[in-house]
This record gives sequence, structure tokens and C-alpha cells, in this order.
Amino acid sequence: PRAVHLADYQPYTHRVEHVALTFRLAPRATRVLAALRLSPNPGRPGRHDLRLDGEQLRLIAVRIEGREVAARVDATGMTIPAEMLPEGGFTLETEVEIAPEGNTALEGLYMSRGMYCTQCEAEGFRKITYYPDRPDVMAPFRVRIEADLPVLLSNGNPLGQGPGWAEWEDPWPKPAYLFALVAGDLVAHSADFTTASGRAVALNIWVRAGDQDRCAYAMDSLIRSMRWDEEVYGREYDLDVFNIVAVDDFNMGAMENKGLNIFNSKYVLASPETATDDDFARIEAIIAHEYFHNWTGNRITCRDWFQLCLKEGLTVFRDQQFSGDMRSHAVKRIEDVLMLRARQFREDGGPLAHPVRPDSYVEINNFYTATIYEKGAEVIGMLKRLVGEEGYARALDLYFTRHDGEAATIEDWLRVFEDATGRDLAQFKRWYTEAGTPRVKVWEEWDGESYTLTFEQENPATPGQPEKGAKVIPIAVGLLNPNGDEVLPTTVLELTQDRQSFRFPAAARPVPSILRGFSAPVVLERDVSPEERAFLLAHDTDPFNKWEAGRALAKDLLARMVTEGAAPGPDWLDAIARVTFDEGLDPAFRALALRLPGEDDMASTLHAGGITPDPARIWAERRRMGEALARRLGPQLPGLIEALAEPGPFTPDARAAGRRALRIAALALLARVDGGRAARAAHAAADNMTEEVGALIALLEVGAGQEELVAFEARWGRDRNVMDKWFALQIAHAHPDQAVAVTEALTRHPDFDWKNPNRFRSVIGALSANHAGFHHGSGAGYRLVADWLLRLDPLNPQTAARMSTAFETWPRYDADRQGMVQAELARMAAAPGLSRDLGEMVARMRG
Ligand code: BAL
Ligand code: ZN
Repeated sequence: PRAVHLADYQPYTHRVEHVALTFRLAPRATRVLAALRLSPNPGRPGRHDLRLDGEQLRLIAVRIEGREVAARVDATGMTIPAEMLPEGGFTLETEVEIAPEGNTALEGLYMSRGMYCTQCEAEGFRKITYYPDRPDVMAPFRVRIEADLPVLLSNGNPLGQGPGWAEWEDPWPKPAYLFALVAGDLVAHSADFTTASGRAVALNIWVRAGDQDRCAYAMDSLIRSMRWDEEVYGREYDLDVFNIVAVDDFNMGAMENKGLNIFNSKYVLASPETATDDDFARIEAIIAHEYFHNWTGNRITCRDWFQLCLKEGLTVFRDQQFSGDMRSHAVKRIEDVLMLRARQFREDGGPLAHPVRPDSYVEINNFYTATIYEKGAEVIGMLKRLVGEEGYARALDLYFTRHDGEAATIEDWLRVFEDATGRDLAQFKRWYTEAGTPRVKVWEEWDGESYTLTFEQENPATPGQPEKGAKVIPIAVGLLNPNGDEVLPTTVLELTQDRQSFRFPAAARPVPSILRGFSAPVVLERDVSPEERAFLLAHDTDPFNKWEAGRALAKDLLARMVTEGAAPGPDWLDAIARVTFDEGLDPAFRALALRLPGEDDMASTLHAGGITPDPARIWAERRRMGEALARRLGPQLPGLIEALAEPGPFTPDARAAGRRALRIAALALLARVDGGRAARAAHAAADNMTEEVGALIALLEVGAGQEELVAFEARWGRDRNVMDKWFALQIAHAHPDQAVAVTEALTRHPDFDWKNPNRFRSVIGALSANHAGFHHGSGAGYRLVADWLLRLDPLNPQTAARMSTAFETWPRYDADRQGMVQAELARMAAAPGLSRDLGEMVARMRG
């Protein structure tokens, strides 16, 4: 398959002025009639053939201005030669037949448990009808749906409906990837919203009968998102209805189709009994994310798919701001950085590294990555730090006025910042065009009068990019005096050269707090003593760096345990104990401080330090670390657990969730010294899913919990979303020697519906998340995952390709493991009929 290159971009030959679609729905033979009003695009002078994308369509008829024409049809579309096109504007009509029932790829129009739904981003619309399926072609759509089903939905405002039909009109020009259609037997959880300028909007969350009592939190999140976007960004909603539909079979988390968001049901449905605090937080964030896309993505979209981060990075940044405002900025930042390091740094350091704006791809679905999304958001956070709150607000206002209704580029985005603030962003642009995580080394010097910090940046080679220039790196710094008082409040230093020094007056040697708030997505390298880390953990006024100090202490210790056989000493144990029981700190923060470094994170850190990680040893030493902490804190844990019990009914707010998080962390530690007694009691008493799952994981981690698993299945066996947890947690928390066997056994469970992406991820994804289990020295983890990817690929290439990233870290490990992964990659590469999606991923990972 050929790669697509950014450098080859050309505007489309024609304009689409209007689209009218009629759907006659039937599971095996849906008819799609399309009438496109087309005209030549003045941006592409000359006469051109008309090329339309189309895949897996049975063509019935093509007419221009009512007359049949003979179009040339091939496997990826249709061409009508220029000489057959009237001069000026004309109407093209096509009629095709598609089979949604057989669509297992979940792209285009498909069926999920009797309901019709669509997923068009990035290139699914071409599986619905012939069309210029590219984001820079924007048009208003009118849609008629005919089906004998009670609920028939599409984008925009309702025009009319009757028995067996409904019509919709979307007045806002949109690219085809934002098209959506839903038809099924659904019920609505409804509410009203009035925008700041007085538009009444009907809000509906459509679900299957029986699920409507699990929509309240999603609706509340939607209303808060709509208000927040008005208050913080001045952005109002622009239609009379906003519909959300929950679907069980969905490749992604959710989709921002104009006026008709389609969600993986897992990110809509929640009740205290069925959803954990993490689920509630994710629902809030994803509802906000998809809603915020209405302006950053829909009203202003991407010129081409290379610009994906234009909408995704910005929308992630906005949803992170929103969650911080709704909850705690400190806790949200720590969680976001944990995730960035776990997913994006991992990607950036391996064979799949790519720039935030890539310049080529084979299959665009493979670029919905942590780099585009999370690093894309970090880049915006850096821009904001560099231009300040006011500069950011001015730039965003200009972005919305200048580009509303357009398909824009990263150049357009950076230009609004330049025009609004007068700043030159030519060097900053490297964050978009160069892959890899910069490493920043820092040295300090104090001469009795002044204190100097010297930074050196190194930008590592990544696939296809051996050489890189220096980046603009905003480094937020604060200085503390030896008593712990802040002598320099947070100041942003701008590192723009390979090596650069910054001097501060200082009569006494200060303690620096560097990269506050994680002000840039870099790896900071600095020789710091455990004493200084403990000092920062106790005194830093920046909550992120306070947490980071504890994290670094733990990682240094775990690294020494793995490499030198060190044992946890009182310095670390006492420092963690002080934070754990410090009632002046937010319980959510204390819970994060108690969390041990992850095994994959540790493997990456060791590898970066020139040490080949041994997964089994990391697992064993991390366990020993937890046991030592449990022994140190043990006597005080029952009191803490007792004090954190919430007397009243469950509420999903951040305060209550933080208390539960700390309580569960304490239960998990206590289980290591009391054999699980307290966790078992907490499990029996739990009246919400957060505590039920938290206590169950605590038990599984100490080799117990089998009775509880049986009871869980007996209670929740019919609930798909809840049962996904049951599948996942017993694999993710299995002993490394048993993880593959547990996974294999669960693949034989009658409810292992592997064609459902959520269930597949809950089983096969959970094994790849069990670091020592997946990287087991036997190679059985690698084999099992590869077997299942090969089985899924012909049916659902998108999900298979995405899950193949389990293998991306192979270069870190020893020669045996490298050989075994390479053998699996070679086996996949050689599989007959491998999809373009998985084929591209495997090829990139093989290098
Ligand atoms: N646009 C794909 C789903 C999302 O990022 O919202
Ligand atoms: Zn998005």
C-alpha cells in the first residue's frame, strides 16, 4: 500500500455546495441515494475529472443532471472524465447498496445489537456512498432516513418525521467524517439548555430501554461542559438539538459528529453500583471533549489528516482545563502526566515515534495516537505558558473569528498566535514537526552571591529523523530556601539553545524546584540526592513537583533494588508515611503519592539508563517495595481506612472520590500484611463499584479474591460494561506466571465476545497491560496476543492495529525477548491478507 504525503496536498477539484442523502435501511441491503450539488473549485483552475472515493459499495446508478453516465469504477472509488461533466455547476446523483449487518470493521454504517449506527472518521464515509471523503470538502447536509424503527437520527435539526421516516437538516457546512446516522429502538434521557444568547437546546442521551437511569451523570457533565465553553472560551452551541447515543460496539471512545455524538456506551452509562470513580471522571472528560469539538474540530476543522492534532490536541487541552476546573488542577495534572509518560513517552521512544504533525501515513486510523492527542495538548500548554493567559485568550478569539467555517492547518494555528501576540513561532514549530522526547540535563552552581542553572537539551533521533534542532522549552522554576520558604516564586525560563544558563541573585544556596507543573513534555535529568528529594516532597509549594519528588524517590529506590539488591530504607518509608497521614493534603493527592511506580515505566527508565530491564525482577522488587511500605504504614492503616469511610450515600464528586482513592490505596497496602482480611470486609460492605473493584484488586494482588470473583460474575453476568471489568482485572492483576493461562481460560469463557472491541480490549489488552505476564520469558504472552491480533484483523483491522502497540517496546528488552517479539512480528507480517492497518503497524515496529 502506498503512503500519503503532506507535501502532496492539493485542494479538491470541485466544491460540494449541498448534499442530500436518502437511506432506505435494511440489514443486508441498505439503499443510499445521494444528490451532490457540485461546481468547479476556483482554487484548482482548469477542467478536471471528478474523482469520488467509494469502497465496498454496490453501484446501482450514476446520473448527472438526471442523465445516466458511465463512470469508471475501481476498488477505491469512481472517476467521471472531465469531458462528461457540464461546465459550471451540476447535480450528481448516485445510488448504491451496502450491507450494514456484515460490517464487522465498525467503520461506515454498521449494526450493533439491532441498532444502525455510523462511524465515519477518518475515512468511513466512503463506505456509505461515493463522495470526496476528505476533511477540506465541507457542505451542508440534508438527510432522509426510512426504516421501520422508532428512533431515526442524523446531524443537525429535525425537519420532520412520520411513521417509518425522518428528515434532518444540518445548516453548518461539515466534512463527511462528521456525518452520522442512528436508527433503533432507543429511549431518551432528556434535558433542556438555554445558551447565553437565549437559544433553547433540547438535549437527549439515547440508550437502550433499561439504561436510562444510568445517564444522569453524562447529562450533568454535558450541561456543565456547555456552560464552561461559554464562560471560558466564549463559545455557544449552534443547533436546536444536541443528541448523544450510546453504542456497545465501537472502536473508539466516542465521536464528535455534528449535533449527534456517538459514544461507546462505556463512556456514557454510569451509576454508583456499576461505575467506578475513574469511570465517572472519564465520562465527564469525554462528554466534554466531544462537546468541545463542536468549535474545535467541527466549526473549524482540519484541512487534511496530517493536521489531526489541530483539533485533537486543542480539544484534549480544553477537556483537561475543564476537568481541572471541575475537580483539582493539581491532581488532574499529575494524572495527565502519568498517562503522558505511560503512553506517549513510550511511543516517542520506540519504533512508532512520529511527530505531532506527521508528514506521511499509510493508514490514517493508525495515527489516533497519544502523540497526536496528548503531546498535541502539551504543545498547546507550552504555547499558553509562553504567551501568557491574555495572549492565549487573544489568539483563541482570533482563531475562532478568522477560521470559523474553514478547514485549517497548523500553520494557520501558529499564525494566529503570532498575529495576536507578535511572537515569532518559527522555532516553536519544531514541536509539531519533530518526533521524540527531548532530554534536558541541568547543573547548578552557587558562588555565594548568585545561583546559576545551566540547561542542556538533547533531541534524540527517531525513525526517519536522525538530526534535530534545539526546541523552545518553557521551564517553570521556583527556588526554596533551606527552611522550605519560597524565595523565588514560579518563573518561566525559556530554553531555546542547546545549552543555556540562567542566573538568580541568592545570598544562600537555594533548593531548586524545576519543571514545575511539568511545564514541558521532556525528560529532566538531574543528579539529586535522596535528601533533597525528600525535602521537596515535604516543602515544595508546587503540587506537581511535590508529587514528582516522591515519585523520583521511589523510582530511584526501585532502580537500586532491581540493579543492586538495595532494600527500602527509612528515608523513603518515612517520607511516604508523612505524606500519607498529612491531613493538610488532599486525599486524592495522598493516594497518588502512595502509588508505586509502574513496571513498564520502570523498564523504560532502566533502559534509558543503559540497563536491560528484566520484567520478572521488576515485578518481584516492586512487590517487595509494596510489602516494606505496608509493614511501615501497617499499624496506622486501619485507623486511616476507618477515618476515610464515607457515611452518607455515594456521590461522584472529586472530594468523595479522593477519599475513596486513599482508602482503597490503604486497603491494598494493608492486604499485604493482613492476608486480605480488611479488603475482604470492605468488599463485603461495599455499596458502590469503586470500593467493590478496589477491594477486589487488593485481594487479587495478594493471590486471593477467587470467591469474590465468582460472586461478581453471579451478580453482574448480564451487564456488559461491568463484566468488562471482571474480565480485565483478573488478567491485569494475575501473577506473571499465570497471566497467560488466566487469559487463555477467559478466551474460552462463553461471554468472551471477541468481536466486541470493549471485550477484546478487556481480555487481550489486559494481558498486554500485565507487564511481567506479557513479557514472560516463555514468550507465551507474545504468542497469545499475536494469535488474537491475527484472528481479529480480518474482521476489525482498526482495533487489531491499535492493540498491536503492545509490541512497540521490544527494543528495550534482552536478546531472547527481542528475538521472540521479532518472530511474532514476522509471523504477522507474513499472514495472508493482512490489513493495511495492521500491516503498517507491524512494518513500522519491525523497523
Ligand atoms: N475524533 C475522534 C474521537 C475524538 O477524538 O473525539
Ligand atoms: Zn477528539
